[in-house]
Amino acid sequence: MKLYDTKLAPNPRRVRIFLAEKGITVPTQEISIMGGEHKTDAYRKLSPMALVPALELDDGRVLTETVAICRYFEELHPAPALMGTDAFSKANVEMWQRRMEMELFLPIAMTFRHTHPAMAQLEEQIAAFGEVSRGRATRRIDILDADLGKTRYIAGDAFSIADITAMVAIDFGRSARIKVPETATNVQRWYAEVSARPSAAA
Ligand SMILES: N[C@@H](CCC(=O)N[C@@H](CS)C(=O)NCC(=O)O)C(=O)O
Repeated sequence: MKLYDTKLAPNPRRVRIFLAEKGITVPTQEISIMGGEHKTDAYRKLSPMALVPALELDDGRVLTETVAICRYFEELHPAPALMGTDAFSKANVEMWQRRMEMELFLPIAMTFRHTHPAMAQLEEQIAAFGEVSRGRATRRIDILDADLGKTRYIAGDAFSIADITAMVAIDFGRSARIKVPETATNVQRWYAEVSARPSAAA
């Protein structure tokens, strides 16, 4: 088994944190996105959309998509559960994971990709879209502050993949000059707790 990883990119980091939480070690191969290694014919055979991460199994089968890769490891190693344990909690974690991915992670990623000069080589940049995305991300952080006034973690009492997605998004926000305001005390409290977990260093 081999995980195709990029140390500085947020999606592969989500997988690394997920694996660290479960105590799983997987051989990895670093793919340099800025060096264009993900656009080679060899890598496109694994990941036709030329995106990282990808997981290649020993029998040659390949999974792409961060959450699908995490799901695979969740099925192989159910404990500690990071995607729920029963019908409701599994659906609830999926709901929050999707919310964090679509409503927080993506607007932050779009802000970065459409406003940061270093991304001009990867993205046909539309600065106005970057700024609209910044507004969306900022508003979602405000709403997240209200969400986290009711629960310890994003999806309730248990740490889950939704926390991983949201924490990685918040960290990635620094590259796009998106910060959690001091007034968002619930997000600050949650972020301090989840980023102190050893897995956050992954
Ligand atoms: N939907 C994919 C997105 C993966 C993705 O966008 N990966 C980025 C790194 S974080 C990438 O490979 N970017 C290369 C590029 O944009 O050319 C997932 O969840 O894994």
